[in-house]
Amino acid sequence: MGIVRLSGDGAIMIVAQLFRSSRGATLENAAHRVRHGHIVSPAGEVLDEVLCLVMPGPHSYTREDVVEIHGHGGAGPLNAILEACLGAGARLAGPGEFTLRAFLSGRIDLVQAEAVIDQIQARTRANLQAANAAASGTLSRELHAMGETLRLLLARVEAAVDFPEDDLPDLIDAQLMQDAQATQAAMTAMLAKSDAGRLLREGATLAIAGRPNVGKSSLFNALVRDARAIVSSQAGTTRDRIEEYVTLSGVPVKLVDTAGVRHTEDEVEQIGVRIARETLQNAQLALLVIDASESPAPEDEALFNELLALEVPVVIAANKADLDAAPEQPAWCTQGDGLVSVSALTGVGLDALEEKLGGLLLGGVNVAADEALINRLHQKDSLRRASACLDRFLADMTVSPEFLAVELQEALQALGEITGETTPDDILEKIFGAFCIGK
Ligand SMILES: Nc1nc2c(ncn2[C@@H]2O[C@H](COP(=O)(O)OP(=O)(O)OP(=O)(O)O)[C@@H](O)[C@H]2O)c(=O)[nH]1
Ligand SMILES: [Mg+2]
Repeated sequence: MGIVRLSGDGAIMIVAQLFRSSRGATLENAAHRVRHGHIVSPAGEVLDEVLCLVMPGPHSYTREDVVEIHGHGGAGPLNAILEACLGAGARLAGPGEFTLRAFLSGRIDLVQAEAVIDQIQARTRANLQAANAAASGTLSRELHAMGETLRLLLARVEAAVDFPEDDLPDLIDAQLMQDAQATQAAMTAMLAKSDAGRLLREGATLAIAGRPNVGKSSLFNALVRDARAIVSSQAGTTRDRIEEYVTLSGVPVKLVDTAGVRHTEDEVEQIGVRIARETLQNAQLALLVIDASESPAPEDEALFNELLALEVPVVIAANKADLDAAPEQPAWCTQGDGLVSVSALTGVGLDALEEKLGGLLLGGVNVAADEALINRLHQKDSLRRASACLDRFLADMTVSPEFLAVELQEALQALGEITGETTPDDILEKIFGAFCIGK
């Protein structure tokens, strides 16, 4: 099935020209009903058998008149319907234009519009739950409440400007003061989770590294639950970079298996080792695999130090836990971001490893499954500015009220950039430009 959707003043009239109802009914009086019929070209050619859905404004996605033509789908019939609509006076929508119109008509705010992008692009169930929550307005309501408190404070400050004989602290009652502090705490909490929010949305790259034959590919296969990479007892099996997507604590993660790092004369293996190093440089997290059944090898420590120098967080997987363990763990192992004993062969320790990796990716922040978080840099930047202004305001209310008013105005301006009330046009353009056509 495919849908051609029209929005705007002429939408119903345009489709009415092309629609021939199977029961002789018209579209004009079909509000929120489904009409069956055909789309017919002006020359009388039947283009497709369709269902038409009429949603007069303001009870529609854009608050304008919206008509949807549900056709059989496929490029041929859909293009024919589209061309007929264009011929009858419609024009093609720009990327995100439907959502832009919903935003401009005030049906949704900018946070919700951006959540629509997230809904479309969600890669994990956790992504979708968070996007659904944000799209339903959870986050918007929180930001709105913050703005309300700032506005009330501003009104008092402005009163203090007009009546300089009253001290500002006396003008702010206990309840409002409490709300101001709660807002400050809420902003701090929201900021603390913003990096986790961004990571959940954007995903991360996790590179598996280690000496040859320690079981990197075996572990990779175990984590992706598929025999994706070749495993063999021969050292130097993997040469290419092998990628698969997994979900760790809700984060979409690109897992990359790499060639075992060692000095080698083999030309192809050398290329593999170089690719492995490049992969590690660009990863957000490294999983260093060592063979726990062997005595510590100096190459393990050398690679560990390489990773530390790259400033990538490193989790160590002490693999082959099913075999007799070496008498001692190398001392440097404790300097990483955790060591988990696993067996790629039996699956022992895999859950703990996944939990460790997921927790580390989210920076130790606990995120509820359906928690709507700010998850974009521009949101974080604006919220940080708003929060800094409020901090300064609360830190010293004895300074001149004119000065305090400026802090609150700036905080409101910054909050408004997140919700869309004061967002500059170029940013809006960028945001809606990220949509696909037709959304
Ligand atoms: N007993 C045991 N053997 C394992 C385990 N994991 C891997 N192996 C064996 O170790 C050997 C090497 O495994 P690979 O997964 O190919 O190791 P690798 O690190 O990818 O090796 P290269 O690609 O050559 O760098 C194979 O014979 C595996 O069957 C494990 O947990 N326990
Ligand atoms: Mg391998």
